Order: sequence, then C-alpha cells, then structure tokens
Amino acid sequence: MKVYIDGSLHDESDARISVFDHGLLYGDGVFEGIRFYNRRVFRLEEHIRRLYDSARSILLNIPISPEEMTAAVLETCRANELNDGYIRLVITRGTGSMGLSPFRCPKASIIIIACSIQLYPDEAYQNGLVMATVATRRPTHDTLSPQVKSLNYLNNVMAKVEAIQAGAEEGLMLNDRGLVAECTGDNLFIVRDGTITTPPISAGALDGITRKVVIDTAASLGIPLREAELSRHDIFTADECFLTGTAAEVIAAVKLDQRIIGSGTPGPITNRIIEAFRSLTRSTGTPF
Ligand code: PXG
Repeated sequence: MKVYIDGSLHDESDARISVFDHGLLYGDGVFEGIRFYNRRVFRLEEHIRRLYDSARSILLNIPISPEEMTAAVLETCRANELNDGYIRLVITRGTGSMGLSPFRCPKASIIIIACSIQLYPDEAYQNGLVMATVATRRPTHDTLSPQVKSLNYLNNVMAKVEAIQAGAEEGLMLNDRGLVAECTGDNLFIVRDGTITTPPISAGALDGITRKVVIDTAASLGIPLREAELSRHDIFTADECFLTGTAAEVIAAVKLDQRIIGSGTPGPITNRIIEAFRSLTRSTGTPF
C-alpha cells in the first residue's frame, strides 16, 4: 500500500509522522472518509468542501488548495491499484511543542490512505443491524460543533464500545434533550406509512454526505421525506429504519433495545433506497 504524506507517496512500512504531531498529542486535526467505486471517487467535491469547512472552523490552515487536494486524492487512488475502496484523508495540526496552543505548529500535515473496507459483516447487510441506545450523548452545538469532523472521535468510540458491550452492532446516540441525533458513524432514517423521516442537523447529527444523497434519491423516486425531531419511541414504532454513512453505505436496522422494528427485516422502501444508492455509486463519481 502507498500512503500519501505531505506531497509524496510512501510505502506503508515507512509511512510515519512525528510523535510530536498535535494530531496525536491532542486529537487536533480533521478528517474525511470517502469511498471509490469502479475507479471513480464518489461525491469527492462534497467531501473536499466539508474537509475545508471543518478545518476553517478550527482555525486549521491546510497548506494546499482544494484543487491540489483533489489531485492528491486521485493520485493516491491511482497508486494503489484498487477498483473499489475507502479513502481516509487526515489533516493534522502538525508538529509542535508540548502545550495545547496550535500556534506553535507551523505547518499542518496531510495524510491520504486508500485501502479496502468492510464495516459490517455481509450478514448485517442481508438481514439488518441490531442497535442499542447508548448513555453517551452526542456533543451539543456549544461544545465543539458536531459538524467538525475532528480527530477527536473518543465520544463516538465510547458510544460504539457501549453498543458492542450491550450485544448490538451499532449505538443510537441521543442529544442533550434525549432526542435522536444519529449513530456512532452513521445518520439515521425511519419510514412510517410510506414517509421517510430523518432528524434535522440541529438535532446534533453530522451533515452526512450519504444522508444528502438519500434525501435527493427519495425526491427522485417520489418518496415523501421530511426532517423532524425523533425520539426512541418513533424508532420503536416505525415500519422501517435504516442508517447511512460513507463507510456503512445504506443499511437496514431491524432492532433497537430489544424491540423489533417493523417486520424485523429490511423493508421495501429501505430496499428501494439501497438499490438506487448502489446504482448511483456504480455510475457516478470522479474518475482516476
Ligand atoms: N455521523 C458521524 C458522526 C460520522 O462520523 C456520518 C454520520 C456519516 O456521514 P457521511 O458523510 O460519511 O455520509 C459520519 C461519517 C466508520 C466511520 O468507520 C464513519 C465515519 C467517520 C469515521 C469512521 O464507520 N462517518
């Protein structure tokens, strides 16, 4: 595997960064997870835009332009001879001295990894995921904004641990008001009486790129969709539930906190969305 670091490609075995990098010392940095299908990068422009937005929000100056970043991503994909896979694009604050101040880090570092990924087992894509509500809440807008995809994912990591320890595959994260925000790395949708509902971004969800693809897909399929606050009760009583994320793609969720959702199998609207999503990933994207 070839890994891009600060302008050049390195073998996996010597792809290294400094132990004094504030990305490691403080989780100070931002990232994106991007997929490519059939040698085409899916929604690359949107991911690059969100990366620069995250960086701007935390006063992190990315030393190259979005156009140069796009070229670097495509170059890394070409170097790795994979037709399908996952790109992890990481911007760290860079090397500095001890102490929180980012102003002692003169230059941010850019890391691009292109690899293969399978987030959940095949069985989960066939039959749907089991979810558990976790005690760890999604941070509020007056902490670090949930829109910043920072390198500080411990909140989500701990939520994932809680879900796994509860015997589930994915954790449902609530916001400070006890309403549904999202899962640990995925946005959530329910279906009831033919209408799809997803929590608004203001509920603490990441403005997911797959979420937006699903919103647009529902519109083009003529399936009604609205953004509204949801409680656990709305999931317990839904006909269908599914999750979206770059890594997860679109996947049904069939159980929450021991309650079976709908029929307990991936529902018809979920399956239509999955099918439309697959055909988009196969037919669109930036070629490399
Ligand atoms: N919510 C959160 C908190 C995320 O981190 C999503 C939703 C989905 O957004 P996109 O734009 O990908 O549709 C994410 C992004 C993983 C993993 O391994 C997933 C993300 C980030 C880091 C790791 O599942 N997802």
